[in-house]
Amino acid sequence: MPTRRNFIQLSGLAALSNWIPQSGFSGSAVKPVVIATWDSGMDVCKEAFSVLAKNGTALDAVEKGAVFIENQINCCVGLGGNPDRDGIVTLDACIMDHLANAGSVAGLEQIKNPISVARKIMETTPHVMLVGNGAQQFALENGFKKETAELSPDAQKTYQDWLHKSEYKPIMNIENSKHGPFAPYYFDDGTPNHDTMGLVALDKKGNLSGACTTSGMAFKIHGRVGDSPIIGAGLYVDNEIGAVTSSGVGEEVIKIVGSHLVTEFMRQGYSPRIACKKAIERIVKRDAKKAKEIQVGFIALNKKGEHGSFALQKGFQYAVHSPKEIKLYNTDYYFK
Ligand code: SD4
Repeated sequence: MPTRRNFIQLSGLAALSNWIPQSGFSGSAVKPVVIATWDSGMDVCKEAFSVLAKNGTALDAVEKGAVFIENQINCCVGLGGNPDRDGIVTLDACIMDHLANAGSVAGLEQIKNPISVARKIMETTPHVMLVGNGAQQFALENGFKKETAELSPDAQKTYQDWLHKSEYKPIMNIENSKHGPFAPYYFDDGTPNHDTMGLVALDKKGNLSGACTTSGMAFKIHGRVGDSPIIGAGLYVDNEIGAVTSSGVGEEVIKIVGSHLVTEFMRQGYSPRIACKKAIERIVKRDAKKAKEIQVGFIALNKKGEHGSFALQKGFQYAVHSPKEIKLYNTDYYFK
């Protein structure tokens, strides 16, 4: 029979059950493991895991996963993605390794693999981020090929539909009830209205890396940059603690420096899921009215190979690939 004193201790422990001391972790982790945003993350994780399974580095794995999806011309990431409101596809991407090296591009046009350009910047220049024409010039100087500026057939159709109203209303990733309660997020014509692939991985050596790549918010103002290429916002890796990436309305993620914030919550001892939840709550606290109308989701992986996620709205998903599981998770969410 518990005494009052140890009952308080026990219930205190229950309340702290999401709290796990993380720093200095040296136990046996689930590894290798890779997690990625959205349902398309399943294929991306498979690609990335093929590197990890052969003792490859987390950095090579996340780049391979990102390149895979950038190369899908019918996908909403990379050159096949939706254009800005002027009909131009501009790509944002970033990558970060276990030594906290980082590379990033924003507003990059006509280059197929922005993630590899970001890696090249990280590995061969003293800089972190190149944008616009400068990023393109750097890519061309480094052997990347200039692709056509034509939109993919899917993007062309979605853009033409959008032009009818030309409504600049960047509400994204909200479930469209026309497609049923369990459908992910789609435009009225059935194409997905999410445009970002974020993935983070832990390799067999226990090193973490991450990548994030996007065509950005569909029909954005030309020149707009979201969270995805911003280190600390759309992606963050701290090899002592964990790695985090995000998807959704980038402006709200930038304002709370989301992925870094989630990492810091993990440093404080919170599980990946609760760390993501606390960052989502921060978005709500900042502007609850806005938060109600948009989607943001975080995914996080800690040094032990534990993963978790939390979103503002229903419908966010993330994929996991490890020796223990190959699974698509429906993310828990704030506005129920
Ligand atoms: C952005 N976060 O550009 C990206 C968009 C996104 O699914 O995640 N789309 O703000």
